[in-house]
Amino acid sequence: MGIYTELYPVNNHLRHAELLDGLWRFQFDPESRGEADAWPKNGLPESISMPVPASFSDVFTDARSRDYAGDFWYETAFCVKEVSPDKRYFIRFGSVTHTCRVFVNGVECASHTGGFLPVVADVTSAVVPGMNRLTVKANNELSETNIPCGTTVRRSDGSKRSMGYFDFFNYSGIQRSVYYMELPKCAIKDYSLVYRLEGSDAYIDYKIEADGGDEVSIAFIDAEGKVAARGDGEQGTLFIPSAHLWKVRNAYLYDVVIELKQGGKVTDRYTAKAGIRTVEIKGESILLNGEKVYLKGFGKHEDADMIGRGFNYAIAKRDYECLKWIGANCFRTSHYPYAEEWYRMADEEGFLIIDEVPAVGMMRSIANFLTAGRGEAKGFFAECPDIGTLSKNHRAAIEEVIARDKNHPSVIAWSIFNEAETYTELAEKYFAPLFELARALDPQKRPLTGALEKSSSPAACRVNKMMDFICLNRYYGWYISGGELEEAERMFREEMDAWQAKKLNKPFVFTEFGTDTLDTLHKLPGVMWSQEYQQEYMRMHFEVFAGYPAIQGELAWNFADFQTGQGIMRVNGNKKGVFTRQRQPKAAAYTIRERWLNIK
Ligand code: GCB
Repeated sequence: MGIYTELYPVNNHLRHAELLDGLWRFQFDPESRGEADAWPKNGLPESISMPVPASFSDVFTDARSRDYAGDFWYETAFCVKEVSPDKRYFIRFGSVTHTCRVFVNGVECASHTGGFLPVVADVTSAVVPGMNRLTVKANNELSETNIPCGTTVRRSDGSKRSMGYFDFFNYSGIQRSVYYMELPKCAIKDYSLVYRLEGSDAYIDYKIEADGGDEVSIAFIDAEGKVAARGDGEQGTLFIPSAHLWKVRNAYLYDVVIELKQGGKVTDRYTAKAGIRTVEIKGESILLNGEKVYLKGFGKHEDADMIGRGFNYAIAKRDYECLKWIGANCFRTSHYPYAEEWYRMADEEGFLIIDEVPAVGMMRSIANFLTAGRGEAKGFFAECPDIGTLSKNHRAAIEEVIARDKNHPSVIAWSIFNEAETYTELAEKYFAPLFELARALDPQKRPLTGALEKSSSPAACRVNKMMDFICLNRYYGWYISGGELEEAERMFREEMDAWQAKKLNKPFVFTEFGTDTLDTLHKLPGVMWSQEYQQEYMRMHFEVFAGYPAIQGELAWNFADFQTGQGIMRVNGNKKGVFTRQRQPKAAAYTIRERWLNIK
């Protein structure tokens, strides 16, 4: 298992997990003087309050603060009742965007690159009994050597401006929950579960990694509280006859209890939920528990008014309710791994997730959506200033996302990139080891994919051979032949015919197709941006999908309107939502609902 991001926090008599969410102190540091001035030790000198979790941008009323790029600091305090030699102490951030260093009482305890995966600081050697100062130095500048890719430029007054090679606002800050955790010294570090089905019987190959201890056990408890299977030792196989399977929109979850003992005494106990299911690709089909599944849903964003990309249970709950209402069964975590709570909720609701790493923007274009939509992408890798560093960060994201999400039944595939250059030898060389890495790391060997933009054509793409199923982002009728749906359909079918002629014998999933649509605009006949046009566009796509048996899923772009950077192509954000940013349906939502509720 190797890399671990410290298991999702649980609370019990042996483990203590305390949420540190709330109002923290916050300060911008445009001159990067915080460290020289010993802010971690002395405190932030001119701080303001800032909610955690939330993006900092949209709480401000001035543009400079909203669009800030550079170093910024957060600070809070937490209480340690006693410092015991039998315990270890951690601070666990769901994420800090994009890079950070973590200090406790002025002592640096962790640093992390990558803004969408957990940051775990072992603070054992820095804590004292009583109150402790927790300081985070973060930075949200974009570059071509970290993902998501972009660039940081200076305005004429010297201030910095981040420009993403992607189509979402560069929301930053502590956007996910923060926990203070006390763990036993002798603790469970990680576990993995792999399922095999024989008829209705399930075999579960398990592995447990622990720090110390001499005995470890695992039990699967069913919904009635009965032990369905039990195993002793760090690895082994459990058997559950007539197992309850985790199914799409019908999720059965077992409780998993892992116990670690030393000298006969239980030192640690970790509890989680587990869903028994298999995922596999067979020919042109996606199989869940050996049965064909057709993916219906969206590419989403973590995005909402005021909190930006901050995690909020009410918003997530509303999103799941909307997904259920419209008849969806799947979403892609475009374009980065989401807060862990999303996956826990999907496990419970029976939703399928294509889990994407933040590898977006591997195309040098500020209006990448236009470039990608029209298939006009130019090379990225040849000019990337440091492919080694980029690939190191990309590898780390793959390692960390698999470490974090490997046990979620909802996660059915890993997406290694969104709309990257794929049609050059350099791209092929860049991606091959990353696909190999993901294949080697995932104990469940889930299918791998990546979302291909228009330049990744059937003739040019050199990366689709690494994928188990092929994800296409296409905008026929929007970026191509906008307003001309008949012409768009002809071109669309032409491309699909070319893919079909390749006889790849793999499923295709549409991971993006959509039109910007104003919830205020109606026009008959439909025009671009009107609600009628979004409906006509969707209907055209549904007809095309029906003509190609290899198409095994349709994830429309986007679930909801979302914030982007400013530009002449974006009216206060991307309006391709089938729901508004406030999660109310546009007219197309009803068109889609009628179809999806009727696809079993
Ligand atoms: C794309 C990108 C996505 C954009 C979308 C659009 O190709 O993958 O991030 O938001 O197009 O709406 O243009």
